[in-house]
Amino acid sequence: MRFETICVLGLGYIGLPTASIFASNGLKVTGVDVNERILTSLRQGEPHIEEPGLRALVQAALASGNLSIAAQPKPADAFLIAVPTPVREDKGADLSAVTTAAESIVPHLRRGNLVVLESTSPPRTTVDVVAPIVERSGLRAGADFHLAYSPERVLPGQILRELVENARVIGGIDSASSEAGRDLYSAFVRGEIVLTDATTAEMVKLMENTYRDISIAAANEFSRLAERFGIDVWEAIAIANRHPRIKILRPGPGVGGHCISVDPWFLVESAPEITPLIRQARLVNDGQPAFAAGLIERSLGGLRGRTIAALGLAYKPDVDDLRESPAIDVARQLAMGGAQVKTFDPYAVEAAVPGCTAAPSLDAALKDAEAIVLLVDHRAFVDLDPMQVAASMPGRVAVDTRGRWDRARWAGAGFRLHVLGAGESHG
Ligand code: SAJ
Repeated sequence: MRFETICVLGLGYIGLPTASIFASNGLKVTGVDVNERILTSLRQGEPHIEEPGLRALVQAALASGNLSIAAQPKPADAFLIAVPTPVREDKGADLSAVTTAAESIVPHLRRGNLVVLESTSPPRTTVDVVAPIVERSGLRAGADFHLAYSPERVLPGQILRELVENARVIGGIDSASSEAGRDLYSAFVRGEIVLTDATTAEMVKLMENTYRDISIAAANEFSRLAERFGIDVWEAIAIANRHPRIKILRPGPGVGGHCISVDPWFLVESAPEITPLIRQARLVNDGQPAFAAGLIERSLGGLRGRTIAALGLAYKPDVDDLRESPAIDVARQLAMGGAQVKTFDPYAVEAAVPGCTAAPSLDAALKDAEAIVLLVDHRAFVDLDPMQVAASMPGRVAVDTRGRWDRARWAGAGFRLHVLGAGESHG
């Protein structure tokens, strides 16, 4: 099948790069979003998200005339749904953006079109939710139009490279739909394209992120055990990982982002009685900010009235994404415990955490600080020179929740460094 025109619904972390890459590969792309503010800034060539290379790609796609930005879809050969599927307060999947996007396609759908859902969704969403909505057009999925699920699996910070190079899973509701999906994505995908059915493709995506969540939960629980038994979890992991079949991940202050901390709930919600492990891993990781805050409290001998410089708010290094960030949770808990917390994140300088002060610079955060706490391992923070830090703050307590700071160097600069998961005799 040949595709000349596509509509991408949702211009967020996935939709915008995907729309731009299709456009730069010669397709005529209409990028659709419901947020007026996003549309306005995109029309001026300014993406609303920070991702290496994205700005230049979007601007080139707009300048070529192949990418246009719109508030409503219009007729096209293919429709891609890449809208958010957040988790509700009760941990159920909020599919309202998916259903709204699917409804908006209905008036424009024509015989022979392809509809692809990319949003991470609970098993059977393509078949049970999207198909019946799009069929309100009077056309039948499979018989009259193609329908597939194709999950995005790219890592924020490396989206543009991974979109092209990663293996791509395409799950059609029938084999003709899978093949139509392959024809579409082969416009830019250089990785292997693997065809399967829609529900398997949905499960693949959820299994990947759930597996990673469980692995990190194990690492986090090991860090608690290490502190209990007075050993250094980082040393223990490094030794264990010399085993040819072991790859333990890194403990930290918790798991954030809009994917790994959310997706496992879609499986728990779909089948709570057979997912105790998945649920428990989520709870372990959600409890890790409190564990990190406890370490900081012990390092300072209490929180009330203490002045803390908290470094980093993003959910992981070198991104500006604050969604579900454990660093924010830790800072909030420190403030609730009575500490005066000054946060600083070079990627989100103005981000405000309840009860904390957003410092405009590292120096402003360090001034008056009794303790410096590494919450996010942004490169610039990992590379800090402890001598310079010592010259900028009065206190000599340092807490590393990411296992990144060189202990000898920090000790050499006069700090008492406490590392998450390093038992007292190693702290
Ligand atoms: N983290 C740890 N220890 C580790 C690794 C990560 O505590 O050893 C924490 C990070 O600090 C962060 C969270 O986990 O808070 C998630 O970060 P991440 O880098 O593991 O993953 P994401 O959420 O940025 O992207 C994931 C990726 N999925 C997998 O690696 C299986 C990505 O490929 C997906 O496309 C993305 O989710 C998504 O959109 O679903």
